[in-house]
Amino acid sequence: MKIDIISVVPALLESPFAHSIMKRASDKGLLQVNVINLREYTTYTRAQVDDYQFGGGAGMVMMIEPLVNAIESLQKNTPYDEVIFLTPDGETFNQKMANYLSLKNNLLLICGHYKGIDQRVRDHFITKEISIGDYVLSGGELAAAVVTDAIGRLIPGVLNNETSALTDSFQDNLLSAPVYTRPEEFRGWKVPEVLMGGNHAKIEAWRDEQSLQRTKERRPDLLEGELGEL
Ligand code: 6GU
Repeated sequence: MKIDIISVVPALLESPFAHSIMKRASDKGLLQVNVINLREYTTYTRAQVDDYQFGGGAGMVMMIEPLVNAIESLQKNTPYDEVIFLTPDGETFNQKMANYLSLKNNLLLICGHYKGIDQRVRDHFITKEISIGDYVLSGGELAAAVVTDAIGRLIPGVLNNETSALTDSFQDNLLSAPVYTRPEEFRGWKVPEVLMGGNHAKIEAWRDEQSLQRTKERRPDLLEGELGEL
C-alpha cells in the first residue's frame, strides 16, 4: 500500500513512520509513506499557500491553486482509491474505517491548516473527510499520522503475529482484557490465578468476561452497537 500525504509542515511527519511497527512495514515493502511539501506546488511568491478569506473573518484559508496543482500532479502517477481531507468537521475515525482503508492500494491524505482549505477543493477532489475526535488540533499532520498508523498495522504481514490485531480493543466492539507479565508477584500484588493455571478454556472465558466487564464500565456505547459491525 502507498500513502501519500500533502502537508505544509512535512517535518511533523518525519518521525512517526521511522520507528517500530511502521518502520517494519516500510522495510518489508508493505507500506510506503511519502510526505509531499505543498509549498513546492505554489504558483505564488514566497511559497504562499494561504490567503485571507472572502467575506472577512479571522484566520487564513489554504488556497485552491497549490492544492489542485499538488493533487493533479500526484494523480498523474497514482490512481488513488481515496483522496482524504483530515479535518475536525469530518467523519469520526474508528476501527471500522481503519479496516476499510487498510484494504486499499493507494491513499492520498491532505492535512488542513489555518481555517481550513478552500471549499472548492473539498467539493471537487476530496472523496472522504476524516476527523480523529472531538477536539481541535493545530493542523492535520498528527491526525494523518494517527490514521496512517491505524491503517498500516492492519495490512497483512505487518504485525508479526497475524492474530494479534484481531484481539485489539475495538476489533470486535469490545475493549481488551487486562494483561500481565513477570514477576508473578510484585509488592504483594498478584497476577490473577486463572492466568497461571494453564487451563486455556478457563483463561479464554476469564478474558471474555473481563473484556465485557470493562466495556460495560468504560464504554457502554460500544455494546449498543453504535459503531456498527466491523
Ligand atoms: Cl483531522 N484536524 C484538526 N486540525 N483537528 C482535529 C482533527 C483533524 N481531528 C480532530 N481534531
